[in-house]
Amino acid sequence: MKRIVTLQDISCVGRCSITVALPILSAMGVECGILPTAVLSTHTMFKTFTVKDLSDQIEPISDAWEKEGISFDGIYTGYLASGSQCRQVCNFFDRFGRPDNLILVDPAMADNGKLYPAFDSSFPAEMAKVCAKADIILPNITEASLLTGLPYRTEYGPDYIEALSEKLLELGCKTAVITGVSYEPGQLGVTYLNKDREKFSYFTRWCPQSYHGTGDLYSSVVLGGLMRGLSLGDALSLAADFVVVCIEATAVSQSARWYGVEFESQIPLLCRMLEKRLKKEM
Ligand code: PXL
Repeated sequence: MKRIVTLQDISCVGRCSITVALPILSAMGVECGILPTAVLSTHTMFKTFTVKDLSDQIEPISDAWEKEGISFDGIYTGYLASGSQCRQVCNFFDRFGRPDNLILVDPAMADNGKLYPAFDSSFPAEMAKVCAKADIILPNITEASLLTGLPYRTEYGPDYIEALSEKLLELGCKTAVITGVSYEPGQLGVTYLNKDREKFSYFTRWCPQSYHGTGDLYSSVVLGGLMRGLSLGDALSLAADFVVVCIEATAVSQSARWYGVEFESQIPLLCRMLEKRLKKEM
């Protein structure tokens, strides 16, 4: 069984970061170690929340793992609490990255044209350094524009997405995925461009609802798929199809707004969707 480690926060309530990554990766048959970077009462979209930064734990935990000879097939980062934590994560990649393991970075920091409330304008440059060391990055369009300095657009065509992808590759990552891409009303999808100039895109139906933590669900399913041996294209399409199903399950409840995406009821389906794609790739 593959073992990964995810470095992100524990938001105790609200279905994001580690409380999504752990159950999803476990369900997909991947051992999921965690390095919690902070503990919050909820994610930061609630009006009141507490934060306990755990930056001072990253190094001693890493030292102990190194002494024990612990290694990982994948390293997965999501929401990071500060610029200095980004630098610690780069250091973690240098210690635990190997030619044959996969570094996947979800630069979770912004959406709908805006940085999340906890960050100031100096943060994207620090996150860009984390992206530089990644095999695969998965920004949305807002994050891609903040990482590259290209303007944020709500109306665009493939040329804009390609320009963003090219600039993302210039940061140093091997593959730049962009999520939340839409060229036509009623469609939403994902694209990638890699260093070998290979291109990919996949679209699903667009859902009118948007929930916090959707990106975390998306990235966790992608990594689970990759660790189980899917191609990147199949992992991205699996994650897109699964997120749509979860959003539709969540939309049934009116009070769901801040509690993330209801994925729990859909886990048996995720396992079936994964098995189906694995059979196709055999
Ligand atoms: O879903 C990303 C995320 C993760 N963790 C925390 C957040 C957010 C988004 O706002 O606040 C603490």
